[in-house]
Amino acid sequence: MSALMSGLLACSLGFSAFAEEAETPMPDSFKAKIKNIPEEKLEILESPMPEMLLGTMERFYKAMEKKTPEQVEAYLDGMIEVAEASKFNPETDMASIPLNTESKGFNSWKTERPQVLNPKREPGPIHLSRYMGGWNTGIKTFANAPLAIYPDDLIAGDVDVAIVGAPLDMGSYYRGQKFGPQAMRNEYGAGGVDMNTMVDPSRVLSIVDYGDIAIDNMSTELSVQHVRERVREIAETGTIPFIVGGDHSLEYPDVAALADVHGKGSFGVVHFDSHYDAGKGRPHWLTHGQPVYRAVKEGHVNPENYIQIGLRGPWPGPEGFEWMRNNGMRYHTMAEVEKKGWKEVMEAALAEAREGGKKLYISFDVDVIDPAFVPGTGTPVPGGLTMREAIPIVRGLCAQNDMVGFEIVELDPLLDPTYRSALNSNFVMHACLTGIAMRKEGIADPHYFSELTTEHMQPEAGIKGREEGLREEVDVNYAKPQQ
Ligand SMILES: [Mn+2]
Repeated sequence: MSALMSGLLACSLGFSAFAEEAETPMPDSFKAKIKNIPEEKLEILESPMPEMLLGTMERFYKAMEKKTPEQVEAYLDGMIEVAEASKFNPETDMASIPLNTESKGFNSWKTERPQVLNPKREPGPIHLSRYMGGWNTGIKTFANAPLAIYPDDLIAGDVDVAIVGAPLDMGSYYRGQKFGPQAMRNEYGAGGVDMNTMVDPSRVLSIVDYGDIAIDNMSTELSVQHVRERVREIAETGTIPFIVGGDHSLEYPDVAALADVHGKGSFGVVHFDSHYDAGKGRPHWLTHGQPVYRAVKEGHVNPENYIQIGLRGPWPGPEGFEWMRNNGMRYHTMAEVEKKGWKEVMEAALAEAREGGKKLYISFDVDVIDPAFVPGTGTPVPGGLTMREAIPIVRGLCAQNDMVGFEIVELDPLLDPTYRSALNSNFVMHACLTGIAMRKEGIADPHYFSELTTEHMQPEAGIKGREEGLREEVDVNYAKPQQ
């Protein structure tokens, strides 16, 4: 059986088969039983099917020991039947399901308003609140930032970062990620000063909310083509796009759009996730489990500059790790964190991200965080990063590298009746904004700490304060009404 056939079998049945290093020899008793079975039927023995059904070839041969040659042949026929039924059938399956191209509203979901309908205004970011302060006044925006609608607004505002929602969740089995952007706008955490560094990205950077990208939530493929256009439009102005998903299918159009602007293979990717998302050979070309394979396969990013962090749980199995090794990819699993400790793993990842040019994209799947902190995600896996681990590495990566973009995906607020998943997602995004702001301020050291917040400097500071008259005077009437 061809490798292709084996692959199709494995994938269509959702099973990750892998070649055993030492092949189990076929017992003579089994050879005797199959000597009259036609050659083509025996090909199924080279497929992953026997291992799929019984775990290992050893167990398969053991199960066959008690069977007559006729029973063995019937068993092979059963396996062949399953393999055939899993394949594409031109008589019953459409290779591609046609769309109704007669529909007069075919592209209505992404049709732009004519400019003539818009009020005349100077291009630039627009504040939507009638109030000066507060994060929850007026119309909610990412990081309480002003709004920008067109590339001209980004150019006129000399905008550093445009945060854009991409409410797509058709690429996932557990839907609800389309509510991620509104949940993050509704929750605080994306704005304000970072206490570790005393850098406030909202003051250092020009940040805007670029609205949501139109999504056809009946089609991942149609939607991601449009996402690619919008992300490209942001990057072409020199603004860094921050994409808020939505499911992880978005990584593919996001990375492709940045490759369109910056050049294929011109930037590295650090991918935080509990899953490796490099699935291939499935009936759909793109789901939230496949963006890595497609981005690498189409050459948008070099696998040598791809770093995976936080992998754990059952996927991938050994064949996925072999694939990453063979393609020059780096990975840092939670198993490695168990073995070496977070600090050592984080240092290795920071050093690797600096290699091969400083341009970097971060793809942050919130399921990399332990479900204790982010229960609001469709595929949680226990044993993940704490927020105390996630924030410094994201901030450090964004401070030491020239960021071409950042995405945060897979937040599903429907699965979390509390606000912590959206809040923690905002804090992860804030960590990267802080890093970019640090870099703009000339701080590229990922280990930079503010001395003000990390050393109280007592008793010297208090003594100095007293000498210089900076100390509070005691006033027993402080809170009493004035006469
Ligand atoms: Mn993912």
